[in-house]
Amino acid sequence: SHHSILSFSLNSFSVESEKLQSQARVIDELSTLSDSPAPAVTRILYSEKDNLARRFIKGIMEQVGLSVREDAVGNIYGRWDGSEKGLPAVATGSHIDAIPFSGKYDGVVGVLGALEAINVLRRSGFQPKRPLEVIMFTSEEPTRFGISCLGSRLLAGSEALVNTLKLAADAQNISFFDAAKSAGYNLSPDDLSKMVLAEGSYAAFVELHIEQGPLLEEEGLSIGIVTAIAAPASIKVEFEGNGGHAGAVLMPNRNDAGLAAAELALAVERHVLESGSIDTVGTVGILELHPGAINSIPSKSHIEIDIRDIDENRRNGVIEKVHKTAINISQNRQVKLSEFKIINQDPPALSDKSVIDSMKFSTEQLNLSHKFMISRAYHDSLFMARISPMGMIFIPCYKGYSHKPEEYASIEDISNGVKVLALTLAKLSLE
Ligand code: HGY
Ligand code: MN
Ligand code: MN
Ligand code: MN
Repeated sequence: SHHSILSFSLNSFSVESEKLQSQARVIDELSTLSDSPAPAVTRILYSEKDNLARRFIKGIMEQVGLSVREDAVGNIYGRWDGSEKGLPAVATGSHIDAIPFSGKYDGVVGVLGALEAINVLRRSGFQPKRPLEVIMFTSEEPTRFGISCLGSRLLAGSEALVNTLKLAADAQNISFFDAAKSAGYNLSPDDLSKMVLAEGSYAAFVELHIEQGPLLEEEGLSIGIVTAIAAPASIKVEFEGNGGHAGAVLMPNRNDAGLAAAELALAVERHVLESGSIDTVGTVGILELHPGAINSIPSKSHIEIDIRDIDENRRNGVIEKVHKTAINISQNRQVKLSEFKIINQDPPALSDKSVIDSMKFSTEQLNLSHKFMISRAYHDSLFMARISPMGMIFIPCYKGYSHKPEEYASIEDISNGVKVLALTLAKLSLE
């Protein structure tokens, strides 16, 4: 089948310079749909900017000739029917939601790049056998409701998530269903349960993404072929104390919920470092004190912990230690541990051998340097791997920066990723 792939001219993959400029312009235009001033991007699930960005993506899907549909939570699908339209499609895609004050490439490269890959294939006269489908997942980031990969998790099936969403509310106490309704998605819990896809619904799923790490740039390589995605977990913790007047309550009479949170945050770092592996990481990205007044002893603290590792058991061992320490802190400081809730504790995902081979074939056909590597960031691919053979293509990003406004990927690197994706999709579509 390699010959049939090469039947259409590879040189049509020379994405000409004006095409590259237009790609850069589209990325810039999308980045303006943001709740933070440039160069930062903030685009939260079902917000007004998210809705504008959804419309923007649907418009491009239609421009490149895809037929567009959406599911109950707003995963958006653009489909190019193949000669054998009944066969499971080959899919690609990513997300466009962005955490507060982040960059304009995380996720976006995998959605806009997928649409450009479709363009490249159409321009080259390629005719798909299996349908090709570009998916924009509705919310990969956990920002609004604390749930990462919400859209792809529902496709992979999770009754626990459906039950969580029934009660979920954001920081303004807007329920998940009301937020969805405000974006035009009138759905019921039953609609969520019905989203689960059977294994085999897709022949393959491939995601193009910036590396969000420094290795490709440091080693001067063009393409990363991802072999596995690390196992993420997130935990919400609350402590409660008596609070009180910062001047009048003497130290022996305090049970400071803020210090309990601070001690736990440092314990997360200690327990992660105790794992003995550089692959174990832990972060406390949210630490809130109530009432948050300089002269009021914190009566409540809320912290959120992100712990990951490519070894699931090692990660779970760290979570166990953090839980025990939280209980010890509450006893030693006489504060109440009012919540220790594991939000998600996901296994890692392995890329599929045949998809890896296709990505390697494409990279070599295009004479691009590459390496095999793991993804320390999670992606929608982590969940698509549960229902379909999965693969990911990484491109370098500046100093590995991500989840901050300095995030940057050159248009040349993006176009390399687009070409590898296009050839990979073509090859998988003909299989
Ligand atoms: O946090 C992550 O790994 C992803 O980039 N949201
Ligand atoms: Mn991200
Ligand atoms: Mn991402
Ligand atoms: Mn006072």
